[in-house]
Amino acid sequence: RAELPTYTMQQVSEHDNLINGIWVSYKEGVYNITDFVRKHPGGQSKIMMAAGGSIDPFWMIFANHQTDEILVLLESMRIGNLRSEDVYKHKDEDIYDPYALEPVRNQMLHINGKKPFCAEPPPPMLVKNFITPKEVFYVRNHLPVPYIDEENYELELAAEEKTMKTFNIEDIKKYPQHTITSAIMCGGNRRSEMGAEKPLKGLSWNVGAIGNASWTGAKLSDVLRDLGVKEEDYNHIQFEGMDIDPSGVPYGASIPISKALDPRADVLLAYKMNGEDIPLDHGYPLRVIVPGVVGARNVKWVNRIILSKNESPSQFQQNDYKGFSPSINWDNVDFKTAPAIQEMPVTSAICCPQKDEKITVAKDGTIPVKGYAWSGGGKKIIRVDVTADQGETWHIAELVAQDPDAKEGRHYAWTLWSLNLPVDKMKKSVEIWVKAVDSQYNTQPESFKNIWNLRGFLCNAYHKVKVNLG
Ligand code: MTE
Ligand code: MO
Repeated sequence: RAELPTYTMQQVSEHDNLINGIWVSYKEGVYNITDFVRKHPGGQSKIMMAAGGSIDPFWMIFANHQTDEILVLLESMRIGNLRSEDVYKHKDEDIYDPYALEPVRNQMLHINGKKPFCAEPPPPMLVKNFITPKEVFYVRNHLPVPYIDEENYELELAAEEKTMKTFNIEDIKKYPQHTITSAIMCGGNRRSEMGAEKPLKGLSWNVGAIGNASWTGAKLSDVLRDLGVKEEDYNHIQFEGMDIDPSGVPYGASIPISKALDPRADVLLAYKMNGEDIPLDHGYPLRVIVPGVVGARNVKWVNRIILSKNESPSQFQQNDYKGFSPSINWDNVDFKTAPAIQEMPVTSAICCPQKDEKITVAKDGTIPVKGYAWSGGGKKIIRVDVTADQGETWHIAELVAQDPDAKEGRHYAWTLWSLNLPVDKMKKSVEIWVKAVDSQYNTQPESFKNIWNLRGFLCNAYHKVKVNLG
């Protein structure tokens, strides 16, 4: 290899596109992989992550590349040697950081946690579209995003310990295709408001840990019927994700078997979000959608489904995502005493204006107010009430967007609402309150004080936003 020219890392980095050509370095070698990127078995986008740089750190994680065959292939593309001081030196964090290869995320998301990645959009972005674009959809990961090997992806369906069947994506796509619009909301959405009442433990979400998307996939009930699964034989159905913790335990959750088998519950094994492959952060290549149920049960990257007498043993089912009395604290909490959260209570939020915003009062004495409302279990939002005077007068918002295709009892999408809210012009500031009412006439509690719980779940008190009038 001595006859080949020597390059600097700077020169390699100039070759990160198709015009200049695509180069990478590996150990002491420099390679021109321009023609190969198209043919990369793991997909062009994956290999392009290393374009113009060193592939060493990537191969530490995707250790499946370190075979003789691949090394010979790489050597066939060698064009030079890397200047010795530029050769990649492994840092400990490369070896141990399973987050080094997370997908690129939209800059405008507000990050609540980097590793695992948790982020939400600014509230005004939420109400711009009835269907939340993927770039705007909040992300809640509990673990590193798993590495997906598309070609070898398999979903296993088991009855307790015993495998009944394995499926690849094509097998799932053979079932009748269903598309539903469903919001997914984190059990901790609006936690920051509950935390302001009294300190608690959990990510400090504002109102953005919710998104409304269309989901396409096979009905879980069709798949289970096909296998002759009977409701009497089991109590729960467990889902496992491909994201695993350092001890090898995957993310997991479960729902009652009755829900999984009910075709009207619309539980999906979804492979599309908003008509496209589900983005990596949202569960590619397959995700369970349990409409009307807390986000935590909508398991992403699902590769194992287990019919069982028991709920998922996962800590996210057993010791998290549960609600408690305001008097229960970290010294006396016994997680076994509360059921896992499933269907969510009715909630609503004001997205425009935002807290402390300065608003010009219109000639007619009103200010424009917009937000969303949603209830769990397929219950429809029937009314949204808004006040600017602590409830002396309530104004009924217009429900500007609801799912036109939703059938009775299957309203899984959110409702967007808006109104021009009359305010007292003489005041320097007003506090806007909102509450929603669902089709069972459930409504929201007025304050967080008496629904406070130590982990900050089910934060559905009136949303109150103080704004300045100008
Ligand atoms: N599935 C897996 N495999 N791993 C996870 O960390 N997080 C859950 C759920 N499904 C999670 C998961 C939680 S708590 C929520 S709120 C939603 O996914 C978030 O979905 P999103 O990131 O697509 O918005
Ligand atoms: Mo969540």
